[in-house]
Amino acid sequence: MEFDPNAAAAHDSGLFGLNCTPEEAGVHVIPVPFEATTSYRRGTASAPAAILPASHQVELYDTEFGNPYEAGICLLPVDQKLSTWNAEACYRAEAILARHGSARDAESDKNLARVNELGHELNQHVYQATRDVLDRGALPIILGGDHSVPFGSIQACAERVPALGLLHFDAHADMRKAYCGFTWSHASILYNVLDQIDGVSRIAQVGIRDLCEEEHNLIRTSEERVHTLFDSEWAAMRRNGAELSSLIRENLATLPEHVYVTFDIDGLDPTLCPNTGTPVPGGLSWHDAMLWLSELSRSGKRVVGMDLVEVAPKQGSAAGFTAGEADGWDAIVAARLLYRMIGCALATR
Ligand SMILES: [Mn+2]
Repeated sequence: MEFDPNAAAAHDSGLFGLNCTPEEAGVHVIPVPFEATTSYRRGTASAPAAILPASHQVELYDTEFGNPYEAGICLLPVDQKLSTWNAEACYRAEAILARHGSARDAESDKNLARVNELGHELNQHVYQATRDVLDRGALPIILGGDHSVPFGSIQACAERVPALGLLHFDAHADMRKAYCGFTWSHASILYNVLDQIDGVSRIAQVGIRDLCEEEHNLIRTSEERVHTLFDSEWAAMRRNGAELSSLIRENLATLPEHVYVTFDIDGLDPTLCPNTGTPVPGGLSWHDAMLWLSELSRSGKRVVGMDLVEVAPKQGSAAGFTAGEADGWDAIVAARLLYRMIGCALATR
């Protein structure tokens, strides 16, 4: 079908130009614009606001997955308390990050305790929001924000199935314990999942190319709970002309039947996400990522939840952003990736 973005803009302002209520939608996208612990450069809190207009340019017919929009896709409104929490947590976290390496005092201890408390509140909020979507029988998708935000969603999904597998796309292992003292750091999400969510039985990591020795040791000693396909291994396989589809199938086979996909956009080649907070050279090409989603859709697994995090529109371009601007590249890629992820998940359900 021909999709007329002008007509859509005139009549619908919803995600992908759809006019779909939560009651009608089989897919609920939950925006979580929170980025308190982002350590290098900020911007991910603007992602939902930038991805919405960019999504109006996405062709609704998908050559791989057909017409995912027919299931009904809605973007839930941003809960206003998240903006309040984010503003306070960012302010207090910056005071700590600015003193990185210097001795702590009572003031920074107080700030740290409050940032950790707000992170806990956020987890509870995301947990409950995900439960509400699962109770409707719909697919929950968290749209960050930084990579700290989906913890509560993974927890809620893990409670609903006998064993949950995590398919984790990222440049980073995200297994640092309390990075800079922040319990709920964006660099610690996988550490926290391993430590606190027993229902997550296996994790398959893809795109990983930046990690510290402590994280590497954690992977090695995880007794197969974590299976990491390093980006260097992927690149070598591709160079050697290996059958990439079977490599993907081998990796997916390590996961149980029920799968949650956590997708940090920086797992992709940084030319696809130039403004993300902590870009790293290398990474998956667009077609690599599409091949992973395609194989996942045919793997016999069931996708129970997803997130897309660390998308950052170019600084200063979020307000008044319109899709099609040269500045909008990060959001355009994210909107298309989001639609493909939705198509993939629906194909497994
Ligand atoms: Mn990352």
